[in-house]
Amino acid sequence: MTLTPTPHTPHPTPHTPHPTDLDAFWMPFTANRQFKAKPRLMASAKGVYYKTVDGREVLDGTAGLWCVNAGHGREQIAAAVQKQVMELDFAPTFQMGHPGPFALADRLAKMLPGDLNHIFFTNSGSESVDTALKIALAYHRVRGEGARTRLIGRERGYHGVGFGGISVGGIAPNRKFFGSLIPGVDHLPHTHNLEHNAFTRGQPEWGAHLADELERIVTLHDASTIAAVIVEPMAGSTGVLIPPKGYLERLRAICDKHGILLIFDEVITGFGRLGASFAVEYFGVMPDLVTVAKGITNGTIPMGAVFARQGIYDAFMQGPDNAIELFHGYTYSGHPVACAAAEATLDLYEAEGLFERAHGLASYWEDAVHSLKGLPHVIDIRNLGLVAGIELASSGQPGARGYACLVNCFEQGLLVRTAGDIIALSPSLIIETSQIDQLIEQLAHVLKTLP
Ligand code: PXG
Repeated sequence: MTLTPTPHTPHPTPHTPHPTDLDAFWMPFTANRQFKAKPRLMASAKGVYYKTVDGREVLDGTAGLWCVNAGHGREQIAAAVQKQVMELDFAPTFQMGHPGPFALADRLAKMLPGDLNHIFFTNSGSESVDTALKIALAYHRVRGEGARTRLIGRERGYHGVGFGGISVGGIAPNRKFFGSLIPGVDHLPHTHNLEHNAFTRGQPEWGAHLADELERIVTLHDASTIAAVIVEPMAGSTGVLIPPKGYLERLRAICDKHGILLIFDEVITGFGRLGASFAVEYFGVMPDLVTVAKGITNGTIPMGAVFARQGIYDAFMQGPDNAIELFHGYTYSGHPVACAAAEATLDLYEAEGLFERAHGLASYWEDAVHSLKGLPHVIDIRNLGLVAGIELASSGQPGARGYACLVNCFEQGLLVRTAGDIIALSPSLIIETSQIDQLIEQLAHVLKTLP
């Protein structure tokens, strides 16, 4: 395999002044007081490196938050955004339009296989998930099957933070503070099992039968009450859970048998992360709806989208022409600037062959991450595409060792994500093999010195 090296361009000079008071910003998913006592602030970013406000270089092992797939500071995206802001900063897409989202939807529709060819735009993964769940419910209703109201998610699933997303999601702290959530939701079991699958490279052999739990839920409630099943084809946020071989295929078959829609949440797996355009392509399993965000604009401008199959779109396009078919949308659905950022991002993915590049790097990556086996605390390593999960034994206080690892890595010049005691790695698809070596070396050093 030949990899095109990415030019090492210098970091821009930061303009943002160093804040003197960190109190007012209520940080998301963060221990605010702990962070503000000892902040970690980034000042600039280029390629696969951040620079901190005190001028230290930090290797980005997580593509920001699983989103900067083409690397940081891409001039083509910045230029497209700048141009668009001056040409058409905003125009509505309710009963009105502008060329951007039509052209982008047409282009995206050609990227996914089969007839996943109608695209509803949102501004984030959370909005994409709530949109997909609403489309699923409304789809059954417009077809005269309005009793199909139940939604099925999976334990340990992460589908953003909207009420729909946390209801089908399966991460307890994201749910327990927020009341009764939406009613009529069940959860499949998660697929994590160290006894059977520890240190598997790629998809585990064991676990396809866990999809059969869907049959039990169908038997309990009757298929006529179930609207949709939503899963991450590869669970990311919970700490990288790779689907067992045959698992997604079985979910698809059971959904087909019972007329249940299957939704793939590809907010992380979309746009090359697995070394294929989407997980749909990677696994060869065809869902009815697909949610995306993050990599659609390389993280530059917020944007999300839902892909729907032809039959779903068609079910809504009935009745009189002057009737609104779906009472749903956001002020910024198909925002001109986000569309421009997405077009420039897709241009880069194509011009640099980044999905193929990720595919080509996957086996080097696999060997690199599995070389950490045997280091202190490491009880599992799992990988797929340019993703890895490294699970550490708990110190007795869940998450403490993972957090210590994150902090120590940052001090060593490496950015990682942690989910409890699991380290999640997902570098930009432009990463060089030498930079993978650097990442593994830094992480190995931290693991060896971690209490
Ligand atoms: N679905 C999936 C599968 C996601 O991973 C969302 C929906 C929500 O997207 P927004 O854009 O609303 O945040 C996500 C987001 C982490 C981490 O640490 C993961 C996400 C976000 C923040 C942190 O793994 N994923």
